[in-house]
Amino acid sequence: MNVQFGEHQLEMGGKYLTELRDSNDVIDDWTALRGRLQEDGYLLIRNFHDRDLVLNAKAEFLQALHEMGRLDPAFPVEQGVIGQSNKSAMWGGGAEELQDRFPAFLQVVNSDRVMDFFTRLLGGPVLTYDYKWPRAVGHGGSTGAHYDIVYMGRGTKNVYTMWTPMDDIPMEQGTLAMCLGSQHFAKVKATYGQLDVDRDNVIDGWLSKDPVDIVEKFGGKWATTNFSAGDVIIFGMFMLHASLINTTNRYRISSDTRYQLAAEPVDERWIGRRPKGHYAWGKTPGKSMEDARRMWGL
Ligand SMILES: O=C(O)CCC(=O)C(=O)O
Repeated sequence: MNVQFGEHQLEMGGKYLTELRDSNDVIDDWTALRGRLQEDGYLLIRNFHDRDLVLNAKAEFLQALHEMGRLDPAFPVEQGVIGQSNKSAMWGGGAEELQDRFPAFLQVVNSDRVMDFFTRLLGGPVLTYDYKWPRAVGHGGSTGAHYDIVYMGRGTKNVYTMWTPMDDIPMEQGTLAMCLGSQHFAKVKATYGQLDVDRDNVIDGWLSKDPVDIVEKFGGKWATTNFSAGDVIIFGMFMLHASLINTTNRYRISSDTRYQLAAEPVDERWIGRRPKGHYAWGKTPGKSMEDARRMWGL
């Protein structure tokens, strides 16, 4: 089977792409889970959230897309068929903005299940960034390869992203992919991994839009899978990830949310009732990643 990733049709099981492995076999063994996170750089957990809650959250986003005029009116709202404008949507914001519009979504990503899981995984009380990143990705849309640290590196580096698909999302609808081994790319971590997009204003903050370029230059191998509503993937700040192209006519709805130990320093851009978010990035003409990579010798 081939999938569209960047400009490439990549073969599942070929040189560049393999399947993610899930960690459900060790779900109750915290030592083993920590080991997996360390070893694999991610935890894929099937049926982590209550599926019905996730589907309630999906319905909220579909309703929002409908009200924005983004859905094809020839189909029922529930099908999430992309309308003529084919615009992606990003509802990034803090609790104050999200609570009124997307209460079911917050119920999923702030649930006791999630907070207890991170408390046990990280070994102490945790907090979640108030700012959340739910999105609907249109036809042809995707995200380039990046470390999350470049967007949220002002507190502890031990922050974890949880990516939650809001539906059953097959690969052709644009699933998230991890670059296996990228948590050990020493030179990339020492250069690109020190970037702060608000300080350095590099366009997109993506190391590359080309997954093959990453493997050829730095090594590793990409991994993804078909996701079901309820599944999550959790990973650290120095794990390169990207999403496949959504080649379907339906919106890919998903969110990324963040968790860390409450006792560790927190990046103040993402906390509070109205988090300030990226206050400088993109406000003036940015530098290109190509120039930055040349400067870093990447
Ligand atoms: O959903 C996507 O396309 C990108 C998500 C992402 O970059 C993240 O979860 O950190």
